[in-house]
Amino acid sequence: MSSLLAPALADGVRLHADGLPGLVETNLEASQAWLAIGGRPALLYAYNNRVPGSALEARPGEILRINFKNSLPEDTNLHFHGLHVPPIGNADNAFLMIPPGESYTYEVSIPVNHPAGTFWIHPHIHGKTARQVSRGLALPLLIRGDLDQIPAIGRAPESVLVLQDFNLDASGYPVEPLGPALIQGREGSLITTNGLVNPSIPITAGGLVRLHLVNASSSRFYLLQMEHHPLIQIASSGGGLASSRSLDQLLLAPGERVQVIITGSLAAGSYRLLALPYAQTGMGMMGSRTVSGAPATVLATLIYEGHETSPVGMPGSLVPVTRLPAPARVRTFVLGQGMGRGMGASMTSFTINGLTFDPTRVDTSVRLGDVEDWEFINASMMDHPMHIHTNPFQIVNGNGDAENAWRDIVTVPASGRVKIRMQFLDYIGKTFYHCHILDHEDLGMMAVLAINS
Ligand SMILES: [Cu+2]
Repeated sequence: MSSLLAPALADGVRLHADGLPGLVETNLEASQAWLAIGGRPALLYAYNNRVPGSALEARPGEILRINFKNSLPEDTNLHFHGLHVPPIGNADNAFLMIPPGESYTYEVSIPVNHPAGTFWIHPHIHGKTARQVSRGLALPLLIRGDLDQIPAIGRAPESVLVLQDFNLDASGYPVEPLGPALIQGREGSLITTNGLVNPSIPITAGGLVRLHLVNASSSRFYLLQMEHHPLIQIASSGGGLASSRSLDQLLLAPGERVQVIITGSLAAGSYRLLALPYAQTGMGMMGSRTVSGAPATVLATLIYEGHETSPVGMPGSLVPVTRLPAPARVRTFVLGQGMGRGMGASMTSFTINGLTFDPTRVDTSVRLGDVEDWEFINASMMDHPMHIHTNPFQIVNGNGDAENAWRDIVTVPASGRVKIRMQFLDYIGKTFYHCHILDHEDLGMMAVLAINS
């Protein structure tokens, strides 16, 4: 069993003079390669020959420059998932397509007030995103800041756990799903954590471990549970929470990230981090997502090693989370499923307000600075984890208040509805909102948002 320690950082170069913004610069190559995954050889897509890619780190106020080379046999690009950065030019611009063999320099300025959190980089090429991500393209990106400055959290040993699933044939070639599997969203039978099956996470009795969990699977939900230990959530996909919350189970949708603290409250032993059986759609089960009788998947194992002489407590309050004011406008978005036109008569499509994705169309225009509520109404029989680029959002509760946490993904349950609130700050330009079951995105469930001055 391999042990996970601190995140392995990519071979980045950090130039930082006092009083000047830092520059984090790294070379990144996407290529197809035979690599070991879950202990067996497989033909994967990789960043710098690693699956998942090695974590990058940057701080608010810094510039992240990535000298990117596409050595894949097809177009690709980079999306800086969850970052509040420009969606245009050579920043988080998912309209870009980098052809095979070409290089491109991405440069993303992290604003000085950007929240600390766990983000990630992945391809965002409409029609190819599910295939490229499911073959391994994922790279964690940690923004360091307020949350890391809380002593108990900043000093805790940490691991970034990237959860990926792979569908491979006996020879290690990726298997492309057909019809029904595309509708459900592809799920692979080989489930890995940082490319390994069941790695170990060391913990000291009386100490803490901080885990950054990244769901880099193209469609799979993970219902997480740590045996005999609560998951103490300190961050959601948009950054730190106002106060920690102790959970028995935590659902991580495709694309979503959380940070949790595990306290070494026991003396010795090993305890499994599990993905409990979970039915993605709940079809025919009246909304129930739990599956009785199915086995849980072991994602990693927490192993006690040694004893902390001065036990560490968890702080109650964490980072300030500003609640957004009442919205200037409320919009509704109906999530649907139908037979696609122009995609082959037998092909299912996924729609937002009745339309499949068209990069030349603007679906929603908003004004910079405005606060809006968006209600997603799910008219389909499948759950859809909806992701909005560029600006984070808060969930609006039943009483009309906004949740005290930032996110960039919210799961809209089959036949259900969810309202979110966001403010369009700092950046104008065209950006995207879409389902993060990436096969749904590729089958049309994506739209263009124009943020105007
Ligand atoms: Cu979906």
